[in-house]
Amino acid sequence: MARSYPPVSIFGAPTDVGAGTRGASMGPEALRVARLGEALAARGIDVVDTGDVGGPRNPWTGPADGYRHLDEVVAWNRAVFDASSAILRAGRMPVMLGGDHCLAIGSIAAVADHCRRAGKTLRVLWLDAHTDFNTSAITPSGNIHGMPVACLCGIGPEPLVGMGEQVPALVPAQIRQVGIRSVDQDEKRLVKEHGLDIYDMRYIDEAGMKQTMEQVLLGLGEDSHLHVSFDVDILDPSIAPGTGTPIPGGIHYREAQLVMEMIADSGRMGSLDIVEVNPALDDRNSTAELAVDLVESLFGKSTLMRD
Ligand code: HAR
Ligand code: MN
Ligand code: MN
Ligand code: MN
Repeated sequence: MARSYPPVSIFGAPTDVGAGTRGASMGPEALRVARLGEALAARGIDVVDTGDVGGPRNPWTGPADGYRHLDEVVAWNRAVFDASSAILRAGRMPVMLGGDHCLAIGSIAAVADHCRRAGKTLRVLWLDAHTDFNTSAITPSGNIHGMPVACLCGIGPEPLVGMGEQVPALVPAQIRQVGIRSVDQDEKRLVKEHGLDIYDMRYIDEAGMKQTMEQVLLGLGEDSHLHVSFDVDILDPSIAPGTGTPIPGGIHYREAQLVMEMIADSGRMGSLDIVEVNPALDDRNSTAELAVDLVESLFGKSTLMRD
């Protein structure tokens, strides 16, 4: 039986204020040019594109007290939080087009509040080369896209930690990270201290993607809301060059398809971020096109009818 999906509202957050390389601000348009909305509509999904949220320009200044552009990051995340909250209240599924990954603070804080209101159990799948668990004290860069998971877990500056009503928005036990292969020296200690559930590339090499995803999706039930935060740098740079912090040794096309297909089969996805697409670094929009192809699988596209 084909799965039916709730209605979807896409919105863009065109900024790179949290990143160390400019260009992710063009991500939303690149995904639209790659026909994301049309691809979902062609699957029979009720989809609307509500346009972009706004925020301050990127001042491109150095770190202050361990953060680059903190005020701007807060402003953009408030806009994302408000847009995501409105979409969830309307009974629709928010699909946030970044933008860099700092924006997941706003999107996931909104989802956490929604889940509390709705009596749902939230689980977050963090698909990424990076754990994004830095703090101002240990960050090598000051770039806040390296900090969203820590902020969501209550470790970070007050305006980012306290984005929603539920503070912290998450506890580490709710998070599964997949594809990890770049963790800074002090960040390694912190993720261990906080017990993050990390499926790094070595785990994936040894166990295979099928067993990895079975673990990641274990225990989801009727009342589960799955938030998927898809940082395209989880993909190997040879197939996804259009991203600001490419790390060799990432997952390849078939593994990525299996990740998405198994999430689709769980039937629990309730919200999605697509972040870190950087058209300035891309090869003729191929990374945005690949992201759209994978998102089609996330929404149930498969070669054969499977049941
Ligand atoms: N860990 C590095 C830092 O904190 C790089 C973080 C890069 N993050 C992203 N999102 N691209 O995952 O500066
Ligand atoms: Mn990330
Ligand atoms: Mn990343
Ligand atoms: Mn396709």
